[in-house]
Amino acid sequence: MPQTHCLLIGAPVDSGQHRPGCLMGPAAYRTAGLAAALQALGHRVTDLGDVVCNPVEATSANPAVHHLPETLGWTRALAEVGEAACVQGMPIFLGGDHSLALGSVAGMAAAAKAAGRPLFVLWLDAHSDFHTPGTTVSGNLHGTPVAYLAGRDFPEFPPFPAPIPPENICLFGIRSVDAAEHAALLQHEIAINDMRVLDERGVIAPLREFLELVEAADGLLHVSLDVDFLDPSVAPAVGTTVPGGATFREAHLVMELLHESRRVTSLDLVELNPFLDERGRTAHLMVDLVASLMGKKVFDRPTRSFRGQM
Ligand code: NNH
Ligand code: MN
Ligand code: MN
Ligand code: MN
Repeated sequence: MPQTHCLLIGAPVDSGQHRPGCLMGPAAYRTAGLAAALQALGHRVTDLGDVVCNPVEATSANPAVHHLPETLGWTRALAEVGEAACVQGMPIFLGGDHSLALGSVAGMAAAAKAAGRPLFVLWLDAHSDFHTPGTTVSGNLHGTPVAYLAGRDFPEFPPFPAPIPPENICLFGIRSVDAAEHAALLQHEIAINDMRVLDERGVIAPLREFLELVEAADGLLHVSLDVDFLDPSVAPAVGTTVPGGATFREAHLVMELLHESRRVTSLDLVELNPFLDERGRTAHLMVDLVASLMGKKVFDRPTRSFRGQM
């Protein structure tokens, strides 16, 4: 199995929502043994430590938006660190709330543009995160990164380096969409695999459809994994639980299929709030999911796919 150089990037971001605790995420992933789990699979791991945020003075026309200077600071810092890390291997962003993806995906988009490759994004989340700073009602900027990477209107932010075409974006597992997001999503050709679709079709067919697009375009693939993609019964350590999420095995199966695709080039782990965890079980599950994504199998058969020879 080819070895990957995994670059762990601590992103203790807490400014994208109101409930304190996500800033402890990077420490929880380290405590839960993320580096050792990757090394046990034969991968090389470099921990780049935690990124530091220098706030950028700014205000939003929408008075609900809060902590904009911090979020702008994180966006800039994570884009820079992420873009540089791409050259060395696979960046894994240890969040931090989901506003960190404003920066992580911007960095990946800049790197993809420089490499002349198309970037695809798989968004594993209960939420569509398709607000702009102008439409958010909560003012929580963790609800905005998909709109930013799709090139929607973000006057407060640096222009997104290379907006991602809607057909290169796949939302997966969603079950909570605000009215303004719903209206905007109808204007974009983004694949929306909400829980209704996954109930009917399972996770395999819709995910393979998207992975085939990535393969056909020889694309890079960024995966953004929000803890609330999972059902709260297996992953309680998140501020925005929504019932009816992915089961333990559905989540692992998604990761196993992603591994088989050999397409994933960068990863966000977001919204873990260790303060809300039960004896580290959510942190451990997230580490186990990363292990599945990086090649850990239930049983190591000589062929890589249950579909047949690859
Ligand atoms: N849509 C809501 C908002 O913008 C909730 C977003 N919360 C998330 N997103 N956890 O993943 O406030
Ligand atoms: Mn606050
Ligand atoms: Mn999210
Ligand atoms: Mn979410």
